[in-house]
Amino acid sequence: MQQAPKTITVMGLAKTGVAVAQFLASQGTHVIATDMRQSSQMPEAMNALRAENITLVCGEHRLADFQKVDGVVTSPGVPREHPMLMAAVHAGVPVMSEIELAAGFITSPITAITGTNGKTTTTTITGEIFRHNGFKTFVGGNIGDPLINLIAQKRTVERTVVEVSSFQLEWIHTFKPRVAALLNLSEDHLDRYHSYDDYIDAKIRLFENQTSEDFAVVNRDDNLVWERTAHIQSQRFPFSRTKELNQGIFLAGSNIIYRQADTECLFSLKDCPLTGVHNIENIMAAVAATMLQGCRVDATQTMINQLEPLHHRMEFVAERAGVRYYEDSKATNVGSVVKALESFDSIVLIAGGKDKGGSYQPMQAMIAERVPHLVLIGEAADRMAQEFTGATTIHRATSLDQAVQIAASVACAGDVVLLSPACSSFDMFKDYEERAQRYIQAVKELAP
Ligand code: UMA
Ligand code: ADP
Repeated sequence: MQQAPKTITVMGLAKTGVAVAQFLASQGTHVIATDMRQSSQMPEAMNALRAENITLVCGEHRLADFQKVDGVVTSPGVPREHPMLMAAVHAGVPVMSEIELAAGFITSPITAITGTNGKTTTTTITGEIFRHNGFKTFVGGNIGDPLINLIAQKRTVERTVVEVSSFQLEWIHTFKPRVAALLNLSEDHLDRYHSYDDYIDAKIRLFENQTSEDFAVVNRDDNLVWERTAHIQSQRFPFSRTKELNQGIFLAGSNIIYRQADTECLFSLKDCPLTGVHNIENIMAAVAATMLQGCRVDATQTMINQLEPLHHRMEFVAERAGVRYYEDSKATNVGSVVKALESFDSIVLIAGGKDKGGSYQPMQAMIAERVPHLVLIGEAADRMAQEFTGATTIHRATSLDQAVQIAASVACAGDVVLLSPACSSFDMFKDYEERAQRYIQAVKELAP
């Protein structure tokens, strides 16, 4: 007797949902693909999902599609407590994230990288090091290429590197990386989580299926990371900018030293093109993850010397009247701004945007010490002005162009003007890239 095909509901039809629905349909599964948006709002998805075994439900989610199916695959952008997902759980229908689905098919060792900041940079560096060591490597996940594409495109690889967000970890059950890295923890996404603790709990799930054969690359200098990983099953492999370690990877002058069992290797950062203290941490995490999985010192060192900065992350834009302008539009939370401020001595900071609900206090000390002028934009400006009153001279601007002009008028030769907003961009721009382009343009228009 022939078995009836399974029916799976795919919730959310943006990048993740489209890739999942296409993959499942190609496997002979009956897919119910559903999104709250109207079909007219997502013509590309509609085109991509035209198939006999895909039923499209747009502009609504129907309860039965969550209660009377064999499973639900949800998208990262759908809140965890969505009533439809809760209904599925109560009906005993398994709900999973896309990385959970994909990982079930992946045979190469998975390196999974999370943290509040540095995920994309570290994921990219890790992928580059593997490739430079001759390993066929897939790099995907939250970085922009859904993990399921590795399977859907039938790619044969020897290493898989996946950037993982807290959202993607909400619905894992068996996801088990060979090496899992937690770079740092600071407040973020409080518009989605009940509390900071709730957000951290989601992040820590990265380690929950690891065993003693697996590794956890963790930031020894981040007390919260260290405390919250104290009881995980896998072997902790710490990285540190401040402490010598018997087992782990640490900074020693301009070198990093890797120690594992009886092996000790040294890598130089002298010729590394990346700047900023945070990038030392990212490189250490990437080198640890790759050295633990068969990479060689010589090829890894060559790659360190060839790393290229990613766009919109502390990027140098131009020098005008002895003032250097940097663009860090991807700094959408407090933790990333603190690291940016640690990287320069005297800074005119442009910050603000859409408020994500966290506290700005972790920036306070660095602002008082290194930021003589703070120029505020966007919806968060009022709250930031309140929090930083007394710490520095505060200016208000109604546009990013005006903010750049104010910054130019108060900056002295030798200063850095830095756009590092601590907020998302959606109150004034389409996304952080558009915000970056506006800033770059405004800087280029300043008199030389
Ligand atoms: N939707 C519903 N019902 C709802 C809520 C949403 O149908 O109740 C629909 C929306 O209309 C939308 C879809 O669900 O069509 C949600 O899609 P999505 O937001 O998950 O978008 P994707 O394009 O699939 O992108 C996701 C990640 N997005 C988020 O986490 C918000 C991308 O990370 C990721 O690159 C991609 O999967 C591939 O893995 C982006 C991101 O901002 C870059 N991530 C956050 C971050 O880095 O801070 C975590
Ligand atoms: P993510 O993918 O976690 O958002 P990115 O690599 O895209 O991280 O960098 C986002 C922002 O965080 C940028 O402003 C960047 O300069 C900063 N950043 C990068 N690495 C770190 C780190 N290890 N710690 C703190 N901030 C960082």
